[in-house]
Amino acid sequence: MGRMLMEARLACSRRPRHLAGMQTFSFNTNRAPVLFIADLHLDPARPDAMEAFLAFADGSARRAAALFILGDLFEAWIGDDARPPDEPVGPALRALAAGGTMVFLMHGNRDFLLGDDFRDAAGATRLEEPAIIHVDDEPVLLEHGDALCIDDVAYQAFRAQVRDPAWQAGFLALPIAERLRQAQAARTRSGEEMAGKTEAIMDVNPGAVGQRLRDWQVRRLIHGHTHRPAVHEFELDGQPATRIVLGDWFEQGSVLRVEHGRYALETLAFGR
Ligand code: LP5
Ligand code: MN
Repeated sequence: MGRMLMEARLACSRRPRHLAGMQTFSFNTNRAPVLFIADLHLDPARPDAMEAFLAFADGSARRAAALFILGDLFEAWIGDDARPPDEPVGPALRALAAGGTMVFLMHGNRDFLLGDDFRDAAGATRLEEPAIIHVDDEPVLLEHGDALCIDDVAYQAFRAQVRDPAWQAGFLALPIAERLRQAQAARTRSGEEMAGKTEAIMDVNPGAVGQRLRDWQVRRLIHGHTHRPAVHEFELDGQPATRIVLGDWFEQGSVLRVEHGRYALETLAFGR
């Protein structure tokens, strides 16, 4: 833990100008693996996913230097004050962090209202989007993935509204029952609209991906959101580039493990 923080500071002091003011963390995967997950959509209505996550957090994740949660840990989050007192995810992450695995939390389109209270309870570090980390000395860009779906114009308008701090303050000031009602209405409406959207519209836009990599001067991107787990190798401006898409936790778990410099997308069977 102390070693990693020191490495993070070293990385800061050598930080290129385009990363000025940005938090960076560095990992050497020959020492310990680094794990990435997203789109767990945890919800009491899906106990198999919850069970698999709790087993993972208390099992293989404990050997990792860090666990990066790249959004949509929860199916829907309407404010830290609406968290049920018996919510098990925060304590599970806290136990993992206490054992020496750094836990990083990024917002997704379902849980962008996760706040400091939950993060502190989980012993987690906030990860702004997009984030750059260094894995085996390579800069790697992390984001949830929804911002890259620029062809989904209706979604991007919704996103702009709900990511506005003034809108969020107004929403969080509503009674919990009203927030629940609105979140449910948004999910229903979203489901109806998605039924009329093509697969292509709901995927990332390749031009947006290329531009993102150029803007941040990286050649590797890890994201979730589209629920289409894959490793895409392509060429960008004459150089090899990689986009790794994390899978959801609907039928099974999905974990990207980086160990000894190798990236492996693994599945995690439910009910074991
Ligand atoms: O996550 P996923 O894959 O299911 O869907 C997304 C897009 N949908 C969303 C909407 C969320 O599911 C809503 C739930 C948020 C929970 C927390 C909320 C607290 C605030 C609630 C605010 C009102 O993100 C979907 C994309 C798809 O991914 C693929 O990228 O297409 O986007 C949409 O479908 C958006 C619609 O096109 C337009 C917006 C509909 C919502 C309108 C709000 C109605 C509110 C009524 C309040 C009285
Ligand atoms: Mn998502």
